[in-house]
Amino acid sequence: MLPEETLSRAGKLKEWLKQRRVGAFLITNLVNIKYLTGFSGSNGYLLVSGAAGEDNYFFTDFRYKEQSATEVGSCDIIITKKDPIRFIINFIEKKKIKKIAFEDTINYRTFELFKKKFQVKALRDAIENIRMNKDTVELRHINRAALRAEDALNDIKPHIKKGVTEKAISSMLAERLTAKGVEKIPFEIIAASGKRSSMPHARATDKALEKGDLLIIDWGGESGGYYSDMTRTFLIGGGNDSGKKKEIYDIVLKANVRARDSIKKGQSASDVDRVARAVIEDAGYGRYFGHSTGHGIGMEVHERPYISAMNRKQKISENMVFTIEPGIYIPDIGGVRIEDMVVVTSQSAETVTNLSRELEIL
Ligand SMILES: [Mn+2]
Repeated sequence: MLPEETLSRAGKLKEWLKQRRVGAFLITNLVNIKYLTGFSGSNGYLLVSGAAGEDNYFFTDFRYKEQSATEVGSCDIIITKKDPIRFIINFIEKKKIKKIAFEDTINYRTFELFKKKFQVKALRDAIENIRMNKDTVELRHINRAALRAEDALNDIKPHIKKGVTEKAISSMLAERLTAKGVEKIPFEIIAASGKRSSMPHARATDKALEKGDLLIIDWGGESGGYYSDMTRTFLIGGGNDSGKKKEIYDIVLKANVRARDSIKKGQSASDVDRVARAVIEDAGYGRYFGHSTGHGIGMEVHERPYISAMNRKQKISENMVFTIEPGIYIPDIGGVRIEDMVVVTSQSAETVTNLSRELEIL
């Protein structure tokens, strides 16, 4: 990660804290710490001051002394001794800080220790909200993560046919993702076929693909710590009675296309959900679409903004990246999901994922 980006991110946070009159903010979530400092280790704490001219402090232990010196560009690095929490409490007391803010996801033990010494305040989603709008470096990684995922699927597609098991598909795909440069496979690859495809998050099993099966593959790539997430549904050829399956495929595809086409900055996240849901409801399948339309993605596979009916207050803004993934899941028949990623632009949204969405019969 470039120090330039992390510097401007920490600057945004400082401004946010200043506006809310928060003097000191202790960040414990490691994803947020990585976002703000570049630190990729497993133990770190970041103290950001909302006061002008006051430094930010990064705390870690001896194991990360060298690593933090190369990765962390934007603050003073302090190596803690023994119990890091007690060490940090001492440090803050010496700075004469009386009030301290936390992320509301802080662990209870840490919270208790701080509560004994300071006035405490919990902040919700302070950094998660800044993370929603991606910068150029992040967008570059996200695009590359998506490309790697698409290349990997293209590599294995010739092998997807009757008789191959779901597990074989997921392990071939994992192997290809690694070959494309993916260092961390973002989530367990879903390969669900036949009746099993009606479970939106089915795990891959030893079930072999059969004639006429719908096959849902949901997988993601990675680049520079940023993830992609997409889903395609295929039909295994040779079955009779595929009319219903093709019908629901077309409806889901229409919901996917309409929702992506409808995106405009300034609207609510719930408006995007409504467009996808309306297509499925109007076709009479509303009760078979039981999850929300999408989710933000970046350093985490699921992050803000959530594209759901409940999220009316969340406005869509430029450089947000999220998925559009309508689906229809009918018990005993199977399911269809078509998931793409979009990045919001000044006018509309560009689709990040580009694999064909036409129904392919394999
Ligand atoms: Mn997803």
